[in-house]
Amino acid sequence: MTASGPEARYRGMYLIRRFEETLLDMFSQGLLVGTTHTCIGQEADAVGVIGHMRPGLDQVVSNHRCHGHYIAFTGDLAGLAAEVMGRSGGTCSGRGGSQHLCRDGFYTNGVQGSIVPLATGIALAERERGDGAITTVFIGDGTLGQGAVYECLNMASLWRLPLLFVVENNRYAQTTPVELAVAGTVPDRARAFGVDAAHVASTDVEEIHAVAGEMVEHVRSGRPAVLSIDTYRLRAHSKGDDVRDPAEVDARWATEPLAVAGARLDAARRAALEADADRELAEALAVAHASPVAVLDEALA
Ligand SMILES: Cc1ncc(C[n+]2csc(CCOP(=O)(O)OP(=O)(O)O)c2C)c(N)n1
Ligand SMILES: [Mg+2]
Repeated sequence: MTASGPEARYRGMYLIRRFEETLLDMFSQGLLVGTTHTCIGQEADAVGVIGHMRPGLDQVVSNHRCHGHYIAFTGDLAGLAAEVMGRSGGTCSGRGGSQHLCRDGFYTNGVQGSIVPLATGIALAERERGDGAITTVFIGDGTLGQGAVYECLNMASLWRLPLLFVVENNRYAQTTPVELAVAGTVPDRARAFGVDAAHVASTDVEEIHAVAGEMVEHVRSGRPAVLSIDTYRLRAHSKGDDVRDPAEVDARWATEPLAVAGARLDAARRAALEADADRELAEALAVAHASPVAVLDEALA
């Protein structure tokens, strides 16, 4: 996704939203292999932050809720669709599935917290290589309970690693509310290690993009940083597992990222952007559907 500006960011978020809504439909039809976690409601984080990354140079490390990050970084809808369908044309030949993506400087793993040491190692390697690349790692509020996060904040600070930690605080770790799991604040935790931090309490992609830009500049100057974003997932943790008060979820639709960003666009222009994204998605899905089912030998070849 190389285009920039509010229209491109709206289109990028819309594409992620439609992709994941389609995935949920496909899951119901038994077309997906394994499970899937959507970022519906959190698209502004992916688009706002990753808009500052330079594909081909910078590295992005993500978690179980990774589709938005992957699409924002690679634009590879067909590869992701084929991957979650277990098809040979998938990002990892259809053997990794939704949570295990690896392509062109983008890595994910579903083991909570495991990705943080991975990203720290990548950032160290990039610093040693001296090519100016930065690494961004996305974690959720629940992953703040993993001790490895703090070991990595310590190392990143001591070694001045070009590493941006992004915390997407969607208020829940599966069913556990953040109030029961996280004491204090994320920026205070970062600052305890001498790491600069910013906090965005907004689902507005423009606001997130602006603050992320400041933090990315900071990281490019050779210091790690933490960006904490308050967000909300509008669908279940995975698919059927939602124990939140339906009234709480309903209220959050009023401030979901597409509504916020879309309200600023001319209606005809917005419809044109959506139609263009729908066409791109339909073409990608056609490619994925036409791809043969993956076989183990092929993946290992
Ligand atoms: C080490 C480990 N423990 C437990 C799980 C099961 N699990 C998957 S996602 C999740 C909650 C993650 O919460 P959070 O970090 O807030 O991310 P979110 O799902 O809200 O995006 C849990 C407990 C896991 N994947 N890895
Ligand atoms: Mg969470």
